[in-house]
Amino acid sequence: MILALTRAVSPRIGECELTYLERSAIDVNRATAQHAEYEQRLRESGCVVHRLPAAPELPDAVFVEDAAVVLDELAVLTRPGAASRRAEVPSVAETLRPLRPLRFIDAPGTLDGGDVLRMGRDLFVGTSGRSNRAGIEQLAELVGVAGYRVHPLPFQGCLHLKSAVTAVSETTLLVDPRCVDPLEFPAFQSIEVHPAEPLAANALWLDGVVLYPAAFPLTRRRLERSGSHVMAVDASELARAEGGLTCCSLLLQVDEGMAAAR
Ligand code: CIR
Repeated sequence: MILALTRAVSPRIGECELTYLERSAIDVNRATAQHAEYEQRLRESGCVVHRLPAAPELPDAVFVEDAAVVLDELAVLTRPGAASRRAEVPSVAETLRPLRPLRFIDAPGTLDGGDVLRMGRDLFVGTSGRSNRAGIEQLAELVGVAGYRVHPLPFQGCLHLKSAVTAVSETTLLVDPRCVDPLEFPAFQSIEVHPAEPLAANALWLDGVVLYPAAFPLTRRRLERSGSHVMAVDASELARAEGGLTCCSLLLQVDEGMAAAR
């Protein structure tokens, strides 16, 4: 079964890191309600949801994806590119410790999980303001022993690689061509976001279902036309913090006993 690790929205989310977005007021109650709806959609999609310890003092703690890259064989704890986010990592490590062998990205390396797109045994890693060459090289070495190939990939105009491209099936990517060239992924089919919907490429694919922001109906239609079963989630308040749907969970395959013990 799939265990989805999440974390409560911090009451300080209004102090989050921002790179490409202008700061706008975030309604914490609304963000919390949207996050609860997101967790409910994960359950409806077959996940067991487990919340990491709350970290109210860390504004971006809800975006748990950035703290780790979890594979079937191991978990790599990151060293986030934003220094304000590094304190998020230890509690994620402690939660993952009984579930996976742990490895760590060390200084001077930096890596955000949001820059790591896994397609089978291939990890595409965005070279971003958050993930540097040393971090990507360390990742390649750590996961190489388990048979994963790392492909560094430049992109532009958005925070993380997974703001620009995500998987919507084992063989299909949802891509924003303004941020990354679909030709970078010759082995995969791609669906482009609707040109009127920038920053619409972050979808969360769970076997059989695509969770997708309600804010992008035109791209949603493209996904549905190509055969995806889409479940819409209103994540507009979390989007003000520059977060998408993949950012709010860490998904890992576990056996039933492990999930029950969480
Ligand atoms: C940040 O700038 O780090 C947060 N405000 C947003 C992180 C979103 N995470 C993600 O895309 N994986």
